[in-house]
Amino acid sequence: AEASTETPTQKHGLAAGDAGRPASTDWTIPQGWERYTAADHATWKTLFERQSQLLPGRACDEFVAGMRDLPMRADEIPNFEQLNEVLQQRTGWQVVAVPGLVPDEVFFDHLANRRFPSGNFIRKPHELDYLEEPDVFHDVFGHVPMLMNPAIADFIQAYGQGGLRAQQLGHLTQLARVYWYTIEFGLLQQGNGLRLYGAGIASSFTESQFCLESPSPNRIRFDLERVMRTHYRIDDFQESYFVIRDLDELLEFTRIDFAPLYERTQAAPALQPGDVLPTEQVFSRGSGAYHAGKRKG
Ligand code: HBI
Ligand code: FE
Repeated sequence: AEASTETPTQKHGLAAGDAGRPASTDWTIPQGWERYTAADHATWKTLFERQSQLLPGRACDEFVAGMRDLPMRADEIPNFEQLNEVLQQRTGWQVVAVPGLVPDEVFFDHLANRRFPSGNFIRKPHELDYLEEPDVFHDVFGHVPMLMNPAIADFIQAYGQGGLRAQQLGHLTQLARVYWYTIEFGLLQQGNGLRLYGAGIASSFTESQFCLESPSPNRIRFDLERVMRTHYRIDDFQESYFVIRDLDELLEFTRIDFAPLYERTQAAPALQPGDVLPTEQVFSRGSGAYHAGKRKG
């Protein structure tokens, strides 16, 4: 979420120091795979099975290929060591366990070094569709298949490097929007249709359908500076999704200097989540019905 610095609470009873503080300065803890209960594995299975049914035809080919090549299955929460054997070989990334949200600079430092912080805990059965902190299902099912792709691998590393710089320049809000509308909620063009690649939608039962099939949201051609000006929703479905041409488009953003973009997008008017500009390419203009209904109560 935008500028999250809240202190994670201890979910899994592992290796924390006093008062829930992490035992290590990089906030990593052991995954503690052997401590998952049968109920934890059953929650994973429920989530994995219903999501696996939804993703063919909705997730992009790269997501499906990443999933296919990883040691991930319905029966049990994946073991990070086993994931890392494959992931490290493929793109040089590894998954490290953390207790939940970590401070921005800790998160960025991990990404800049090709380590993806994953919550080690799994949500409780009453939280299947919504939770406040990323758990092992969101982080591993949603993010890790895409980390098998070389373009995403480089883009997320560059986001980590850029995040540290954006923080120093006081422009993290604008950079975080890029991550949000790509890595978390991004769509891409595939064949003659749209597919999802964002982890926030790939790991969500309801939003993986909403983002592609609902007449409510806008689906708009991705434009970097446009997105850097656009507020996002952290507690509900997005009002707009942004569509890239293909994953290689993200590589262009690893090569450019963001400093002038920060200045320009700071000076330009901010955009609300549902705004559509007269000049932009729109794949579908949303009815807005979903969020309008909510506002009426
Ligand atoms: N920590 N574990 C974890 N996962 C995240 O996605 C995360 C985080 N800390 C900060 C953060 N995301 C964002 O606020 C940054 O991308 C700005
Ligand atoms: Fe995420």
